[in-house]
Amino acid sequence: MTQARTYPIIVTAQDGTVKTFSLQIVRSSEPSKEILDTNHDGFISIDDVSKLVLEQFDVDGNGFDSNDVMYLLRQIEPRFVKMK
Ligand SMILES: [Ca+2]
Ligand SMILES: [Ca+2]
Repeated sequence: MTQARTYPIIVTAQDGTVKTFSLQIVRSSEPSKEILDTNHDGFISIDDVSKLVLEQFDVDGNGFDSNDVMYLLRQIEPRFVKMK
């Protein structure tokens, strides 16, 4: 899923002609693992997620909120647990 936002850009030429352009920014709502793995150790751990939450990482481009935190927490990769 992607989200697109359109921003108008109004340019006035030297002769006074005004033209309006629109700039569309499309952002993926699914950040790559490379972005989420902040210390590049190959795993998304609670340390990576803590850092992203402290930086108020906005996953889906609508501002940082609890949905971003929930998304980030769900990305924590399961750890191998050795049972004896
Ligand atoms: Ca990591
Ligand atoms: Ca958000």
